[in-house]
Amino acid sequence: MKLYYSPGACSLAPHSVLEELGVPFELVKVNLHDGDQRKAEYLKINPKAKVPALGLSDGQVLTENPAILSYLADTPPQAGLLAPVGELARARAQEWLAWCASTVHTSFGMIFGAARLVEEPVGQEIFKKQAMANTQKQLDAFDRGLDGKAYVMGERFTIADAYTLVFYNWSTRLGLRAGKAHRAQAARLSERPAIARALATEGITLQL
Ligand SMILES: N[C@@H](CCC(=O)N[C@@H](CS)C(=O)NCC(=O)O)C(=O)O
Repeated sequence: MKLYYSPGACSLAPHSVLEELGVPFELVKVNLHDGDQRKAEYLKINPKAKVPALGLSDGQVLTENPAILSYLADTPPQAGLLAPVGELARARAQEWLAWCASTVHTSFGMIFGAARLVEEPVGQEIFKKQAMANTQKQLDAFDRGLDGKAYVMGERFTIADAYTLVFYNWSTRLGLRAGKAHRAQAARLSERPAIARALATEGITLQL
């Protein structure tokens, strides 16, 4: 498998899961700051101009974090990173993934994309401030959801944890408040050898 990623982007989630699975994979860097995602070469791989994208052995490409993460969890060696089909625990983990992708990620996206979304500087500032406040509310909800738990689903690491780690990293870099439970979960995640490897490869030092 081939993971198209950018250091520190949300592609850290599937990168962490690939490391957790211990399967062979190749990393292909797409430099978002240089606009690589909008270049013709990458648009052939993912016309949506986003990372992550997962290249499969038969030439197909899978995009969208929830789909990629679930696919990885269901692919051998099936390391128990997502509960089996039919169990409520599977839907619960997917509930987190959907929340991460549809709400939390898009809220962060408004902060990162303020300059692109709003034309004049004063408007950008107001927009960014609103987006920061909205994202903070999501982070507070994250913290409540993690309270009293080692991982999103309780005692066991699942693919949902890999996504939440991305937001922990972004929140500390943007000066947002990651709560106590979210911080403790991030610290626990960073102690997992596979995740430590993914972080080191991407040059990320978590602010814990
Ligand atoms: N819905 C997509 C979102 C992916 C996404 O927004 N990726 C960002 C990086 S975190 C990206 O590639 N941004 C590049 C751009 O918007 O130009 C997913 O869940 O995978």
